[in-house]
Amino acid sequence: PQLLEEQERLIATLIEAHRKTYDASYSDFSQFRPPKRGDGSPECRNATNPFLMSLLNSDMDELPKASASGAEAAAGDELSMLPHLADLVSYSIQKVIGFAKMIPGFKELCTEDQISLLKASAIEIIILRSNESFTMEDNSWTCGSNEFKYQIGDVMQAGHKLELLEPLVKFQVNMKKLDLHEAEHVLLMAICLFSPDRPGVQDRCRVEEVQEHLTETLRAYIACRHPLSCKHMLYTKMVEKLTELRSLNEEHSKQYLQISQDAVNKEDLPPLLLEVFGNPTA
Ligand code: DZT
Repeated sequence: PQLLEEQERLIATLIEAHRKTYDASYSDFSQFRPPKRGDGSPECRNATNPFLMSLLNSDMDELPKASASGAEAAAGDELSMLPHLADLVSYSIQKVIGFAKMIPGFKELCTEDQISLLKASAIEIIILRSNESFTMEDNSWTCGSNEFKYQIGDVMQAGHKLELLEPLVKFQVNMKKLDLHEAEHVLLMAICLFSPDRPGVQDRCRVEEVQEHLTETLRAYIACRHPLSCKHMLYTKMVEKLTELRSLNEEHSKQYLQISQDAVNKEDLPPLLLEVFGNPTA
């Protein structure tokens, strides 16, 4: 197969949409609530025994008031990265929405279906787009300075667990190894968004039509643009990534529910995040 003029235009539109919504200088990150990383202090390492810690480290022989140090400090410490991560993800959702609106066919869907697609795929598209900042050098998402270099431990300090983080990092490494062209990267995000089997989608046929058009364009692109030596099975491997994203999505949902219930400071979670991933107190 060869690329039709119309498919060329679609790819150009998607690349432009992505460039307009992904700032590779990460200059907005300083506007998020700042990252708070455990400093490795004894209080921090012993965050599970705050009362014992404070009694052993002082001349007091009484338990401190609960609010002064104790449980709250420990719980606060465990979720110390949550405000920064929540702001990063809320910001990224806004960018994903901007990207979606520029994909031919999205605006033509009814608002309900637009919402269903975005709610279901937001975390998957964030996982995909974050591959751009991921580096195999040290398995981190490097978004500029050290302050915005994120490792597994940082996401754990936001309340997430290895059941998500281990497969998430593996996914990032395997994505990196596919060494996708920008055209393939943006097509994969668009294909992920236009999944007709998401909960609540009414007009499945319209969504499926757009998705098939996108996958046909991806197949044609790989067939005629990707070097012969590396295109072997590339389309199949990309489709497999969509399956892995579903299972990461499912594990994220579980852990998010736990975090949103544990969060003492409800302000930690911005309103957009609560709308997209759910608000357990609503
Ligand atoms: C503070 C550590 C940040 C690490 C970010 C890595 C990353 O459940 C919640 C809503 C509270 C949080 C969901 C996030 C779970 C873990 C996760 C992290 C899932 C998917 C991606 C990531 C993404 C890194 C970036 C992006 C969000 C991109 O949009 C921009 C840039 O590439 C950084």
